[in-house]
Formats: sequence, C-alpha cells, structure tokens
Amino acid sequence: MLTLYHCADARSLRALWCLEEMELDYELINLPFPPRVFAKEYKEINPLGTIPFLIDGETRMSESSGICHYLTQKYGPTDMALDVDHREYGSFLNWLYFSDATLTFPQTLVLRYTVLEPKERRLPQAAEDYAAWFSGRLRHVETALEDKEYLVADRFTIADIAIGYALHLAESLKPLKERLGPNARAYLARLQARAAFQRSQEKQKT
Ligand SMILES: N[C@@H](CCC(=O)N[C@@H](CS)C(=O)NCC(=O)O)C(=O)O
Repeated sequence: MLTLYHCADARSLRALWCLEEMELDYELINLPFPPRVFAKEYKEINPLGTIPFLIDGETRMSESSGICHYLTQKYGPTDMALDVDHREYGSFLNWLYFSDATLTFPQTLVLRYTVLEPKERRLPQAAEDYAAWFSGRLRHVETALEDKEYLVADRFTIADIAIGYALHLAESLKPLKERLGPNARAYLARLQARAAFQRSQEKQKT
C-alpha cells in the first residue's frame, strides 16, 4: 500500500494529483501546515518535517516531482511519462526538475514573507524581489506554451503536474497571480478542469 503524507495545496499536491491521474490505491494522511509545528510527531516519520512524504514498502521519498516520476516508472506504463528514447525526453526531465528547483523556490519565499510569518516579521521588499524573480522564470513557461496545450509530447504528462502545481500556487498569492500571462492562465484552467485534479482537491479536504 502506498501512503502519502500531505498538506492542503502544498507541494504534496503534485504527488496526490499523480496518484489520482494514475488511479492507484493509496492511503492519504492529511496534516495541518506546517506539520513541523502542528503535528510534531510527524518528524518521527519524516525527520525533515516537510511534505510530501511517500512510503512504499521500504521506499521513502520527500521530493514532489521525484515522487511523480517514481510512480509513473514503478506503476506504469502510462502516457504521463516519456521513455528515454523519446525525442523530448530531455525536455520532459528538464521541466520536472525546473518545477521545484527553479519555479517553486522563489514562490515559497513570497509565501513566507507575505502570509506565513507573523505580521511583524513580514518583509514586503523581499516578497516583491522574489515575485519579480519568479516572473522572470515564468516567462520560460509562457513562451513554451505559445502554441501548445501541454509542455511536451503533445499530451498531458507529469511535467504538466509539476509545472501546473507551481502555477496553481501562484494563483493563490496576490503578488504572483498578477504575473501569470495569458498562456499560463489558460493552461492552468485546463489542468484544473481535469477530473483527477478535482478529485485531489476533494480528497485534501477530508
Ligand atoms: N523540494 C521539496 C520541497 C518540500 C517542502 O519544502 N515542502 C514544504 C511545503 S510546500 C514544507 O514541508 N514546508 C514546511 C516546513 O519546511 O516545515 C518538494 O518538491 O517536495
């Protein structure tokens, strides 16, 4: 049995969404955010205290895009992943890694300094600087979607889950939402309309 530790709309949504797209059996454990503070016992399961955390037998994973990749490789075959001999394999992997290392990283600083920190510790200048940084990186997504519905291979893949989550997070933060371009907005709406995405939104409420 696969077990996923999750917090609503946090990066673990990538893994939850992937589980739903693949229609796999799994146990979902919803935690309050941040679990480090509100579910201290969770550190006994994941010493990092971060989510997502996936348990599959002896396997333990804490990287959201890596979990999506693992699920498609281990529980595929699925059209949601590309094989190494696919012409766009490099691009596929690049989007997977780009999603968290390059896109979500500045977003989390905006989240922290506009929402998570107590009012007296908030830093509008830092939030503005990292929003601008995010904006520069987002241009890469906007351009890639110029004439495409999905990022690679003309079909929905986990690259879309990984990048789509970053856009979903951006939409929830005012300084980032206003920076989403028309291609990114239309793409995000397409992704959010997927039945599996909708189910993942429902499951995180339980
Ligand atoms: N690179 C990791 C980042 C995991 C991570 O930092 N998750 C955040 C939530 S989005 C977290 O658990 N924050 C709470 C904390 O650091 O205490 C991934 O892609 O999953």
